[in-house]
Amino acid sequence: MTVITHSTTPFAGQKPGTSGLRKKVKVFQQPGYAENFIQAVFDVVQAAPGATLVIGGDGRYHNRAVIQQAIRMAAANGYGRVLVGRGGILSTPAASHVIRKHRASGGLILSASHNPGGPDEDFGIKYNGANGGPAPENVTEAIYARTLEIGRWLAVDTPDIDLDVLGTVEVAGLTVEVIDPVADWADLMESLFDFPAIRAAVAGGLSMAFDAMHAVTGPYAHEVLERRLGFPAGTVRNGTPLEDFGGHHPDPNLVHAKVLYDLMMDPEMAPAFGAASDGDGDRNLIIGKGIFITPSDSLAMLAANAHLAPGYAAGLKGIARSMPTSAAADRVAEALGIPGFETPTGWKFFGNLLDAGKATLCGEESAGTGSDHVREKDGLWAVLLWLNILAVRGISVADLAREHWEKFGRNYYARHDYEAIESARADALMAELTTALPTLPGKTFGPLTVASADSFSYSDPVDGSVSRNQGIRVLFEGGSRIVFRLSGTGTEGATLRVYLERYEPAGGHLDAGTPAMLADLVAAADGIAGIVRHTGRTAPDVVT
Ligand code: VG1
Ligand code: CO
Repeated sequence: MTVITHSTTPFAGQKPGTSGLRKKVKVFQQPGYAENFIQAVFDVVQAAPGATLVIGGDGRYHNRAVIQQAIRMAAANGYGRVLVGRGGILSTPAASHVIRKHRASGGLILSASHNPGGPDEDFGIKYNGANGGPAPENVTEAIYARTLEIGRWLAVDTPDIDLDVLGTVEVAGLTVEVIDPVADWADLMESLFDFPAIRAAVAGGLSMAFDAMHAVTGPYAHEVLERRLGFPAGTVRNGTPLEDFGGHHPDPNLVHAKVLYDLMMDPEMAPAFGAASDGDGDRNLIIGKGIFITPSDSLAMLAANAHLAPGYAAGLKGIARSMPTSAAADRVAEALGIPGFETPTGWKFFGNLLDAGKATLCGEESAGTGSDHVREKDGLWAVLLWLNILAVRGISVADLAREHWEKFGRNYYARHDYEAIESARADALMAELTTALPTLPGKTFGPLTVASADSFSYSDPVDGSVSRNQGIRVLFEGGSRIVFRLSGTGTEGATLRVYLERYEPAGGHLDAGTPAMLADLVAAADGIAGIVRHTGRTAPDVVT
């Protein structure tokens, strides 16, 4: 085997604390760019000689080119075995499972998640460790530092392999197995959920629409929903992964999955259940006939009913939610007598809780829900847990939601995103807000009085590590809340996220419209942070 040492100049790679390296495809196409990052990963993680590496992505433009190069680099860096999904496909949760099941030392997941794809759009790479989860902060910081000093990358000089044929090939002494990207994950789902009950409900008329958004979940949804559960062909829409996702944002929210939303709001045409997932398959959108379920509510409702699925029949050890996610899940944890955890945004913070057996279900307001079955959020897993619950209980989504709110109260919730703001303006807004924090308690904004305000800091209950500046929390008397934070996943300028939450106790207004219920909070958000003044924007770009 001849290893070729390519010399390279350092570049600022992944910002520490973000989920992988996300940039425009054009940036990734610069000579040595992806290679720099991959080599920095290999240099930092120092896998044992002969170790197994998992490689796969969401099928977006540039996926195959980077996979071929990553295989040549894995061979040169001493890996013994690579498992790669056929066609270069592996959803993020499936990659997490393959890493765990096949005892790999880690994996490279190629995706920019819900960001658009194509020659002029986004690409991304992230590294997951042996537990199947996103690399923790100390590792991503070390990788970042390495990208700033790296001077060479290693590869063998071998031709591309055929990614479309299952089987094993040798690449300069490295064993490369092209695996079925769906089978392992689909078997795992069948072990967790009551497939016979769902099949019976489908035979009895339970209908659904699943929008794969031309992204990675198409093959997974076809296999599980249509082949294994018996939903009719056509249940999965946009089920063929495309390099540009058909020109759309594969982001399962009410803006980008509007076609599905409109279908679900049509009293004549709507099936009983609607769902969608994102580019890399880790997010989920849940819509019942005539009713959208916020991701925060979905986490709470799933937690309250999870024992109905065989994989969770023994009960939950704990429920974890990211800080901006609504407190709905906390009320369920309290009722179940189990711990509730509040972590910073990003799935990596759930990893320690899951590994330590402290939490079973986790969720984020950004449409991520998952459990200890893998170490990533899992879009179709959430869809299947919903189906399991609906099938066993024989209840509609609307009735289940109603029942939940009547018991626990309702957390009205919305997130307002201001996208592609000039970074300097966004930083100025956050800096001014941070300085003003001590002056806020006692101030009033319309009918709202600030009870407390702080910058969220998390100390990990497992390893004691502390993560500071994870978002600004402003709590009002009566339990309403506004959270301000800057996105860590954008590729253009800065995105300001404003999270609005109002709690209405059981017996209160459970059927009101969300915009009306949150209007005072929207006004208060501008009063507190000066959004219009700093950004020049009078309305958010996306409301979810
Ligand atoms: C966003 C979401 C966050 C999620 C992250 C990765 O981050 O808000 O909840 O964990 O995306 O999701 P940010 O920093 O832009 O707010 V995914 O599906 O892009 O891996
Ligand atoms: Co995603």
